[in-house]
Amino acid sequence: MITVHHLRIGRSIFTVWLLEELGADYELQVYLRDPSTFRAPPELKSIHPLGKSPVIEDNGQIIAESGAITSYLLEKFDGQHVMHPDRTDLKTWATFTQWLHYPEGSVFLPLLIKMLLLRNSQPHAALDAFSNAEIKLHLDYISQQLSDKPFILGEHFSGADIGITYVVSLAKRIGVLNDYPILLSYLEKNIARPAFKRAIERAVE
Ligand SMILES: N[C@@H](CCC(=O)N[C@@H](CS)C(=O)NCC(=O)O)C(=O)O
Repeated sequence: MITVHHLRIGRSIFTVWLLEELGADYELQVYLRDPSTFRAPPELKSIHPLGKSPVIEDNGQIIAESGAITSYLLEKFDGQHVMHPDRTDLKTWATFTQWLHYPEGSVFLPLLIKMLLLRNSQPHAALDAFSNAEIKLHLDYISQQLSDKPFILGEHFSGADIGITYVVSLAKRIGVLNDYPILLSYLEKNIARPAFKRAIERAVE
């Protein structure tokens, strides 16, 4: 059975969502952030040296990093390739892998910078200019990709939509999604999925 080390509030809810989509058995170990620093509690460091979430445990193996966890869970539970392409179709698999790693690899950092600037009363012109330009670049790109298809790989929901939904939801949370109707409806559609609702109920997000 998979154990998910779930930090509230944060991106591990997206791992829980994936497990619900896959219909996998799992248990949750819930951690709360320090209310003053908003950081993870020290107990998470006894699970993985980085002390971050998500981390999953399966048969004694510890796996960190959302993208790697998504790959692992798809390999383990999506043998029919409903939510991820088969590697034998290398071209489609490469596109999938790009979308799988893009949210954490490129989109998250400018969103984080913007979020920290919004929390801080001191302005920082250079960081503000950098994060605004990068956020626009990425949101334009994702929006353009979704302009002619309902999901990031095409007609069907896939494992790559999990991470993309995460960064789009973060963009909404920090108030930079208003000019992106395509992304707003993509987000609405995905969080209305029964598996997402079950994840929220179970993780009490
Ligand atoms: N790149 C990692 C990032 C993990 C991460 O930073 N998680 C945040 C929660 S959303 C965290 O644990 N923050 C608490 C802390 O750093 O103290 C991933 O994709 O899983």
